[in-house]
Amino acid sequence: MPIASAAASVALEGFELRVLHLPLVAPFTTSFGTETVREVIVVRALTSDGDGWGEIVTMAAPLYSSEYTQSAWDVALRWLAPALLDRGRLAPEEVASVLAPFVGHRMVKAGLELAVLDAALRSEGRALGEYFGAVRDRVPSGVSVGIQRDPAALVDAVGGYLDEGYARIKIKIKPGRDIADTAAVRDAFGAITLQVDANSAYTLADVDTLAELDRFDLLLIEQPLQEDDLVDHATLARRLRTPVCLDESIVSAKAAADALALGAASVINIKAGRVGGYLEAVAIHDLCRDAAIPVWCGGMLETGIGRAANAALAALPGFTLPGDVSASSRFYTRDIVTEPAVLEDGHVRVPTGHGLGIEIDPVALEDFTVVRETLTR
Ligand code: OSB
Ligand code: MG
Repeated sequence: MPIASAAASVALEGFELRVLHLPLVAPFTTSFGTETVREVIVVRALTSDGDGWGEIVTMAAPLYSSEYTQSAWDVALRWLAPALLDRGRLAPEEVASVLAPFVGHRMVKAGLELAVLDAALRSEGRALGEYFGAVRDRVPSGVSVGIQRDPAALVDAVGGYLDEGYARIKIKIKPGRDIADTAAVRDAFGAITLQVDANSAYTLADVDTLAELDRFDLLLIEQPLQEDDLVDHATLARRLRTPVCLDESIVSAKAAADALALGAASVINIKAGRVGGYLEAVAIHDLCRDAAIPVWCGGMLETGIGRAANAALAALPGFTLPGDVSASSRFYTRDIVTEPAVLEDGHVRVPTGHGLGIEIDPVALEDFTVVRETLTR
């Protein structure tokens, strides 16, 4: 289901970029590191028809992907924002083609595109979900649980999220913290919907360990091998009963089509930042739906900006598995929007206001800002 009707064009006047530091409610540990503060870039598109907001989901260090805060900041200000500003008037659907000559830097492209899209839809009085073709007014909410001190602490953490009503649990694993952790959660909570995420921490040499996970009836295993190991993922998938889901490897609709053709994945995690924008994300949704491949919406510890956009994306019909679209309180005690996403009966509501359907809390935005720069035409 491609976008039914294009958004209005906007007359771009500038971009305001900010680096924010948002404290996390608790440290978040994955196979690639521990985060205690979410460093993120917020984009404000300044147009003659009003402002729009976007979020560049890079992290402080290039550990999840090659992008990181300072690379994003540099390429946005030096190359990508100027290329868009040169165009003057443009429609959100043109952002990707204007930025296509610049190789990579997909999270930056996604954040800039979202800000333009928000401005355009706000000016038209249209909601992002409606623009995408949302078929739900709320989406089931899964939670991503970091590696804890030991399996007992993991069981405690998971128990808390289940009490809150989360519809699906994902636990992070890494070599040495896989079988016992998964066993502890399965033993403690029985038939909950459970999946694991390795964030590229294994190689094909670990196939026997990974095959041990088969006995836990997991919904899927996410990104066991490296980003560019598509053939190895296909080999691994043939050796496992647990479905293989790709995250890091899926950097575009083309990469998704290639992964499916190779048999490297039977489920796909769609993250707009990783694939260069929400419109590319919709394209991946569309091709997976045609191929009867289930998809779910991934997360990057988004602020209220990206969290609203993710809820709208996850409301498309092909998102048949719960996503990492949690309540804001999963990561933050204070968000930068006036009405942070909350959990209601295991779901998060799809905003219906114009554009992203959120309002920025200017005091919170200011309080979390550590650097700011504005580029004008
Ligand atoms: O691999 O899905 C991932 C967070 C940062 C980087 C990568 C990942 C994650 C998460 C958290 O798992 C997802 C979220 O709830 O936002
Ligand atoms: Mg992942």
